Amino acid sequence: MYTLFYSPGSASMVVHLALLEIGAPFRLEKVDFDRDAQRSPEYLRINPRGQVPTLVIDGQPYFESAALLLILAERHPEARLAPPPGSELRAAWYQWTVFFTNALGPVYRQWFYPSDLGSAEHPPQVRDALREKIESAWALVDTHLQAHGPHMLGASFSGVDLLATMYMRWSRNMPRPALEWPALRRLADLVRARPSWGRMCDVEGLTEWRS
Ligand SMILES: N[C@@H](CCC(=O)N[C@@H](CS)C(=O)NCC(=O)O)C(=O)O
Repeated sequence: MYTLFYSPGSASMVVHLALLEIGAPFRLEKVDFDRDAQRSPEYLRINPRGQVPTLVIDGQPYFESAALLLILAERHPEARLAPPPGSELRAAWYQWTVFFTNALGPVYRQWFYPSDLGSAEHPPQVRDALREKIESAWALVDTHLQAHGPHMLGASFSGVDLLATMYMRWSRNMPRPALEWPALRRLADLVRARPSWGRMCDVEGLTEWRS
């Protein structure tokens, strides 16, 4: 049995989507950011970073969204969130999963949380530098998809498409939203057409960027 500690539209989204794709039973626990519940002593006991997601697996809590995707894919091979171990596509799957969580995750974090760097708002040059990093990552992914899409691994959907689409959604109010790149939009449309996406939006109460 799984319990996912989540906040709507946040980094927990990819784990929520993966659980829906798998069809395994799970329970959702909303972490109320308005009340700073992520920093409560009870929550810090299961996630010392004070962030979502946390996924409790058979009583044991784990954090980091991409790691949770890897864990779920491994525990449920029948859901085909990852290609078979040892295959060429599996190598590409690791590469892109780590790329998103490494090249985009921390930059988005800095974009949305200037307080991590000790300020209420970034100075314009920092904002521009972060925006450029995010846009160059999207340009790279778009080039890859133009040549090898429509999914991150080609013809077939995999869990890394969920991760990509979560990160794309976060750009929706940025100066250059990811959907402006044609191959990114095609991937987002494919993922947003999946039943898991609609269900996740319904449950998390998300109305923007549904389809
Ligand atoms: N690297 C982490 C980042 C998690 C993260 O930054 N979560 C945000 C929501 S997207 C959060 O919990 N924010 C609340 C806070 O930091 O107070 C992951 O991918 O799981």
